[in-house]
Amino acid sequence: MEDKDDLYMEDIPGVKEALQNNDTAAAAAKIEKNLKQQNNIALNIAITGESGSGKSTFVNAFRGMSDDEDSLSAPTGVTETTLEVTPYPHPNYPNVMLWDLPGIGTTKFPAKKYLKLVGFQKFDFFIIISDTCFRENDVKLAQEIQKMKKNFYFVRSKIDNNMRAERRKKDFNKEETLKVIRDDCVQRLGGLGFESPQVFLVSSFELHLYDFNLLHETLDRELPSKKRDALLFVMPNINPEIIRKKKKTLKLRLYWLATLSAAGAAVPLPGLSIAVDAALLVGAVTHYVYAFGLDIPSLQRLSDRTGVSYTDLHAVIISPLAAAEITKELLQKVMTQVGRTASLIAAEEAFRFIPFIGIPVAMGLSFTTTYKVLNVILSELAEDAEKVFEKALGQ
Ligand SMILES: Nc1nc2c(ncn2[C@@H]2O[C@H](COP(=O)(O)OP(=O)(O)OP(=O)(O)O)[C@@H](O)[C@H]2O)c(=O)[nH]1
Ligand SMILES: [Mg+2]
Repeated sequence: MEDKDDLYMEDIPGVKEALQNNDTAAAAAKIEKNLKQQNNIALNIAITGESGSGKSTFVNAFRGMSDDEDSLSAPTGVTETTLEVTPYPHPNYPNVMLWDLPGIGTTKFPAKKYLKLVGFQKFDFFIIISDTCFRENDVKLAQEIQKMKKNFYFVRSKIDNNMRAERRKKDFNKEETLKVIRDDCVQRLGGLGFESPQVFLVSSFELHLYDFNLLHETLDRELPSKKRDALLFVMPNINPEIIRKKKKTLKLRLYWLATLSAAGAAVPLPGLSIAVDAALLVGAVTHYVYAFGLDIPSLQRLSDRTGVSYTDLHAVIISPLAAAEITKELLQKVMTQVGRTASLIAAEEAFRFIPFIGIPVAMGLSFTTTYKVLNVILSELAEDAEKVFEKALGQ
């Protein structure tokens, strides 16, 4: 079930008024500006912790990359490989940057100086990684970050190692084992001056297990609303829920996109009684494909990380827009095909949106058609993403 009331959440100020005054150009300009801004929101995530704690591996995992063979991945290893502050942009959304920072213990700087040197102001939050339930240095750093009024999150890494070791025991209980590790970390941090901290247990080799999802939910709650979507779109598809959240967020933008294409009326699309700005739609659909990780490089990386062959992943895909280069021509072909059948699909939501935003009657038809077509494309891609997830990680 879709949550229909969410439709009214994100109003773009001034659009309604402009439409009521029949000023479609002003309405279009406002929507376009808003959509552009949404796509360009910077998110800077600092990853820090002792040498060897798993920072670079976490950075790679977060970006869906494997640790080897990829010149774009952060170097990992058993020796101290990270000595400077290195930004790693997300491959599909370079406005989201993960910064691999040296562990404070590997530098000779006190926490305060360390934060100045790494340029703490630019970071939206810090992730402090430890494979040993945290030491004094981690705590000193956390306290200093707190003073700077920045958020930080404790991640206890390499949980798969612990699980593997414990699994050999006769009375192994997964939840119990996790609780012991968590309690141990909380107690240790408590002893070092942090009362009831939240600690996330993570394996960078198996992000879909343990607490990585909980970390995302927490960040989602605590980030300013503007930055939430930026984080959501780079989140690896670790469960079907993430895919559904991405779909829901993209769908909210779809209303504005349909309004924009109806107001802009640029390139007529053969076979469809609408005029749409092709570049705008190519941008939007590329965004869908990227967010769901259905572009060829993302699928290849998923294959590398999971060991499931590219061919097997590709075999479950239905949408002609997945694993393809999104061009004007391809989109036009798909839209025309979808457009013929989409007219049969009830678009109750679209009809509810029209009076809400006050779209003039003349624009209404163009709006509903664009809406319906993009909605079908979005739904198909979301379904493909779920199937690819199932194939890659489903048990
Ligand atoms: N089992 C397991 N091993 C991990 C995990 N994360 C990292 N490692 C291993 O731990 C070692 C160190 O990982 P790195 O990511 O290089 O650690 P780092 O914190 O970047 O280290 P420096 O750059 O030296 O500070 C590597 O051999 C990784 O493969 C994990 O989640 N599980
Ligand atoms: Mg490193």
